[in-house]
Amino acid sequence: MKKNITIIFPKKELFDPERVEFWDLAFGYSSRAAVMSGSLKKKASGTSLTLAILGSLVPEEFDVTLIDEYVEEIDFDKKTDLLILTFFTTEATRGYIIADTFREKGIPVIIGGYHASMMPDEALEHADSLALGEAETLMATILNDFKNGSLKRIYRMEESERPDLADQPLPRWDKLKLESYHNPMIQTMRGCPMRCEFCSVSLLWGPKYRFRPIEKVIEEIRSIKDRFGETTRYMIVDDDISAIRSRTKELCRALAPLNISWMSQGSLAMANDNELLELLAMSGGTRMIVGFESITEETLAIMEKNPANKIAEYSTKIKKIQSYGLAIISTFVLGYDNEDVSVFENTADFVIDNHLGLPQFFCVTPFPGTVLTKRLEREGRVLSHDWKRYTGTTVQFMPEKMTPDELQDGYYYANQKVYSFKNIWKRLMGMWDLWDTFSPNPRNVLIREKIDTLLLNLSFNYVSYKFPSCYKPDPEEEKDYQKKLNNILKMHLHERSMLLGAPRAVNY
Ligand code: B12
Ligand code: SF4
Repeated sequence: MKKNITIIFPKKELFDPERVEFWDLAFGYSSRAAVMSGSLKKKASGTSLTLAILGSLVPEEFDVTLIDEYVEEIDFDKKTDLLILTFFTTEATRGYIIADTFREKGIPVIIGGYHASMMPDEALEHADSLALGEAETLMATILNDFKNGSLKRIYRMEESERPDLADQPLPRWDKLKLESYHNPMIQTMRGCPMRCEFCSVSLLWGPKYRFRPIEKVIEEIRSIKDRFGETTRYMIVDDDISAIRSRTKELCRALAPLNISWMSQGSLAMANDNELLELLAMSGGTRMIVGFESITEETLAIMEKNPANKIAEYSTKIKKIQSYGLAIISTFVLGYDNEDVSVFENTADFVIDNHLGLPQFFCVTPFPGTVLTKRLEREGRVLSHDWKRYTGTTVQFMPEKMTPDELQDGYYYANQKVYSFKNIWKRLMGMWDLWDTFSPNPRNVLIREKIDTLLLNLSFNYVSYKFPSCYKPDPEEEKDYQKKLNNILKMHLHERSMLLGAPRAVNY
């Protein structure tokens, strides 16, 4: 009989059952928005790419079971011969509980992934074996040793052993409960040559860009397209989709005929290339996560942020990108060393004045292994290793020019200010005005995107105002703007029903 290998991605534990987080609501879909968007049966925002990739590396001689605890419960009594656990830092607390439970039953446990790679000593206390590096390089050896009963304590990938992504098998999407997710996740490249102080990406993926062949990416999307409906938005998890523009253009040309919607992450450099922006929009690109991080040069310098971030150019570049019908998911890190409490109001006002469609704030967080964390540790400023609190929404270090409570309240303030109904109105009207005037996309695509950005903003309002009250908008004004937003939503939903089925205007 075949041996069974179970691979689990644990669900982050709640540190306060009363607290609502953006991520716990599957990327902010409050029940209200979920009803409207028909997404109630979805349990998580993104399919676990990690699980699907790890599953694809298990040879046929084994049975493989993939469990994403975000969408299904673990049956601790089900028989398995080997447990593989993978998690990011936020899920580590839960990951260790699962590991200990399986080991008590005598089942060998292997741990890999971001967190274990950064905290190997800690992870080894809960594992029989530890995998440090990319699975494409390590899995074959590990499973061979398992088969021969000779698992080693540590499997480490050397820098020279980084896998060639052309050899990657298709992820095992068939082994996941795809109907439980909003967005399928796809990866087309790995690596980042930048060294932003707070970021973990290049530590794991290395400093060089490595690309998957475009035809493989397209093959993968085709293999899951039928399983997701029309409303699906693919999340391309690449850390900078605009890194090598000629390759991105080629990717967009290949994506266009698939008639899908997608989002990804990129730098402001994309605003320097009109052809790229047009191709992003016309191939179904709808949202771009852009790391602004800060609105002061001094902070960007401390962070060693990507040189594409030039504050003097922020406003024109935002306008340019959003005018192509893209909504920017703008991320800002709050509480850096030279920042005092004025950062919260200044950053929120910048977001509102520049009509950023989907802003996100994070408290500076000392994720293990980063240059930032090493510096804060040297200075004795890391306050806790309670991993379940490492969500970017709570304060885990001692800021320099404010107290931890001031940073926590400032985080709430910034969210509540930008997601008040009045400021949602101001931001969205500004962004949509650009879409209506300049976007190359047809009306039906714009209406769909307007509905989606509005629903998401309403969800973020819901989550933000569950936090302790730190910004107090005028209640009467809020009622008026809430009504105006609801009317706009109804109007767009009506228009969408009239336009439903209209095709995309252009295929590249
Ligand atoms: C998609 C994504 C998300 C999705 C997660 C969806 C999901 N369930 O997978 C969403 C949007 C929900 C999300 C949210 C957050 N994220 Co995020 N996210 C990413 C992103 C862009 C891609 C992750 C991914 O799928 N990678 C591809 C998979 C295949 O990689 P992998 O898991 O590392 O697995 C590989 C190796 O690690 C190894 N491996 C893994 N396990 C094992 C096991 C064995 C046995 C072996 C041999 C090998 C092995 O092999 C795999 C293939 O090569 C990464 C950045 C990046 N480029 O990776 C950030 C990243 C993971 N996120 C990060 C963070 C901080 C967050 C947030 C806290 C928000 C924030 N920015 O502050 C929240 C927290 C969510 C929560 N649970 O509360 C950090 C994590 C740092 C850390 N130490 O944990 C990252 C690295 C980004 C960064 N800039 O630093 N995120
Ligand atoms: S924040 Fe972005 S640009 Fe900076 S190191 Fe991380 S992935 Fe690279």
